[in-house]
Amino acid sequence: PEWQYLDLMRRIWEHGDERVDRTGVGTRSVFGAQLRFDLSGGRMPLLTTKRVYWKTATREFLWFLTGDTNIRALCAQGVEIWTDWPLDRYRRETGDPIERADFSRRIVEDADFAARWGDLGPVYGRQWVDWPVYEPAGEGLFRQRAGGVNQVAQVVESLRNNPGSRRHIVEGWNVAELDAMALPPCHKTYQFHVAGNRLNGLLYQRSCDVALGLPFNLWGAALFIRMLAQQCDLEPGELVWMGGDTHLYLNHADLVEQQLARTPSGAPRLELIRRPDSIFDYAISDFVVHGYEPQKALSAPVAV
Ligand code: THF
Repeated sequence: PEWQYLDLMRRIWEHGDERVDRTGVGTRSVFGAQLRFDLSGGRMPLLTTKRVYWKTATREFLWFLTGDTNIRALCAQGVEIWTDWPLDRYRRETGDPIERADFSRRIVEDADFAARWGDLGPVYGRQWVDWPVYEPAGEGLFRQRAGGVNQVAQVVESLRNNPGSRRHIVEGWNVAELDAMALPPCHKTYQFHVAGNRLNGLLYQRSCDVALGLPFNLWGAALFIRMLAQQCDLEPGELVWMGGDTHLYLNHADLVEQQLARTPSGAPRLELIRRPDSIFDYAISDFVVHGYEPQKALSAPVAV
């Protein structure tokens, strides 16, 4: 299965359309791609051709489920994958050339600073568990209802009570709020599908950083299936991943060349060692990976 990822990487690197992207870094890009992973028996799309920090990706995913959109809770756990966007804004707006580590420390230590500079706007977590709803308030006015739509809770209910539904969807693309987000959602749509006792999931991603983001996004989507399956007494089925603008950044050349020279090894498995009462009650200690002996990490800069 990992060959699909490497083949996609090679195809983009060799045949992708080269363009200057939003970040100014430059990419090679293909439009429209699909990968499929069998999750039965605990198998996960966890790359072995480089070390993927699956605990970091899991912490990020659990943070989404809390509805939080401030990086403070991530920084407090040593997860820095979202730090560059608030850091960039802080430097631009204040002119202070603060180091990333100092910025992150300040976010953790100073609640007021975090409230002012650490929020990403209404990104994934907000839309997933608290999609805003507006109610008529008379005289043609509307007010925001206290408590929005919890899409994740609704999907748990619909998988349990109406498994054959074609509407098991979690959507991040809230058109009216895109401008307020630090970054519009990349992994924007999740759909789930029950076949017999198996739970399949599909992730549609509008934009995909294949070298840095995709390993995390595949892990997150597979984790979502695993947690939903456990909560709904289903077996994990298949993950289907679909990408829109699927690209490699030009400054990831070293990573790409090193990774394409490697051969996948092993089939890591994920065990959920506890069954929490709800999908919102998982902790990082509930996840144990077996048989993961990756080749060494390959680092590359993230385009902001
Ligand atoms: N923007 C870009 N350009 N790429 C992305 O992958 C991306 N994301 C999120 C939002 N915008 C993006 C942020 N997610 C890493 C991983 C995921 C990210 C951002 C960065 C990263 O740097 N990973 C390194 C280091 C991991 C670590 O040190 O813990 C890695 O080697 O995996 C995709 O959703």
